[in-house]
Amino acid sequence: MRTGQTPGRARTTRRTAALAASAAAVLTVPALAAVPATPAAAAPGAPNPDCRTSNAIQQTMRGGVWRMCWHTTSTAGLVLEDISFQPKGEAKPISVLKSAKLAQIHVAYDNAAAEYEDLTEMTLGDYPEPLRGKDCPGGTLKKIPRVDDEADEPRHKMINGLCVTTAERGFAYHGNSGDIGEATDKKDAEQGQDLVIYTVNSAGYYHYINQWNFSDDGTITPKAGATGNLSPSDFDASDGQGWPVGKGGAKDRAVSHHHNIFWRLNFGPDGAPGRVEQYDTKHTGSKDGIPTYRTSRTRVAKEKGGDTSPKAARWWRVVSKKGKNADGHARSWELVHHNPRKYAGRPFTKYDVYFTQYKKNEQYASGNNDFGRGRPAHVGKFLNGEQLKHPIAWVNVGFHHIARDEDQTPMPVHWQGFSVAPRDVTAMSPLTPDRLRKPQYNGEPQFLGEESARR
Ligand SMILES: [Cu+2]
Repeated sequence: MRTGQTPGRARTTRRTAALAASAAAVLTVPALAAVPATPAAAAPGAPNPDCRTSNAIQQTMRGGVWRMCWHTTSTAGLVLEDISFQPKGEAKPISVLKSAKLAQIHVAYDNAAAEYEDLTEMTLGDYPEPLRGKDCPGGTLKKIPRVDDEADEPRHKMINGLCVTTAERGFAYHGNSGDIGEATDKKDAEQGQDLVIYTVNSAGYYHYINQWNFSDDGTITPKAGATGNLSPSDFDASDGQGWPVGKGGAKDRAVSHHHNIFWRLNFGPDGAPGRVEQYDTKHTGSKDGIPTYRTSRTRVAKEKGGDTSPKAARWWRVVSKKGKNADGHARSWELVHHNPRKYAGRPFTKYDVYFTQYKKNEQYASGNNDFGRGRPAHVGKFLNGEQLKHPIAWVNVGFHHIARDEDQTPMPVHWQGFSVAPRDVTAMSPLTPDRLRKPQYNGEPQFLGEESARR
């Protein structure tokens, strides 16, 4: 996000660069970036990502092994592909996502003075910030391309811009096995861990942390952290209110604005397109004075947008057409998402989640038509009733930023994101201790008594 021009970074330059690279931008910038081109798509069901060593990430955790390939583009920046998780005890990796990336950062000022599309217009992906060792604690820094605007001709130079590390995430669980009938009850408590992958990309005064957490229980959490500095030229309260962030209250009022962030997820559960299901939980009445609720399932067979809130307690999952867990349940991946500050100002922000039929030329939630004639402009236009043979999920999370004194300076990070959680990928949690991986603890607990429990 920026208002006016940032010194040394003319908007026109960035725009031109974006369009020049447009043919390649959708997928990769191999010639300039000196990073390997995206390999051909792996055969359906192929367990291991077919990427070169330098572009592969593999991390063994207590609950399993995460594998994926990565590259960067001028627009979305970091793109993750062929993401698989091999839960502990599984013989082979389980494919989750064919690709995953940011799909837009749309920033609109309340006074209508500025509206930005940071991916497609500002080529956010061209401007990763160099990271130092301490910016990537305990991890490994990888080289990615950055456009050098100071050069006579815009060109890429390689910087340490991608961090791959691990981090504690607090309790994975805490329980007592006596509750499920273990003869000698035992406290089970463990701390969880994440594989954490991120870049920091600048869009003028703002820096965005583009981060992906892969947890040891199989959960994926994409999130974007906005930091940097408030726009120096937007302290005029021209939205009619603003927020006083200087001394007193008469002036220095920062104009409020929205950050609407989209992600694009190309699911490939067990290596093939999945099917989409929607779940709604509704208050149905009461029994003995206590409210009753009922959850229903709807198959989403055609392109559809939907909302998580406030009326419906609604969520979606992408179900594998091929794979089942050891309990015979179809594997699936659930969107854990809500959009509490939804922006109503543009058609592409209408829904919290969109499921659209895969099309190669539908890559950005807005500004999609910047990359070729005839391309639909935004995700709202992608919705035209087609059968969902290969669903793409678009996740929209809004944030209305009303500045505060503490936003100066630099501004503390504000996060927006969601999760993709495993649902029935394995018969029990991949973090379940080995001694509890027994039939009597799977399903309704069987209280067998001490003798039989020892068998
Ligand atoms: Cu902001």
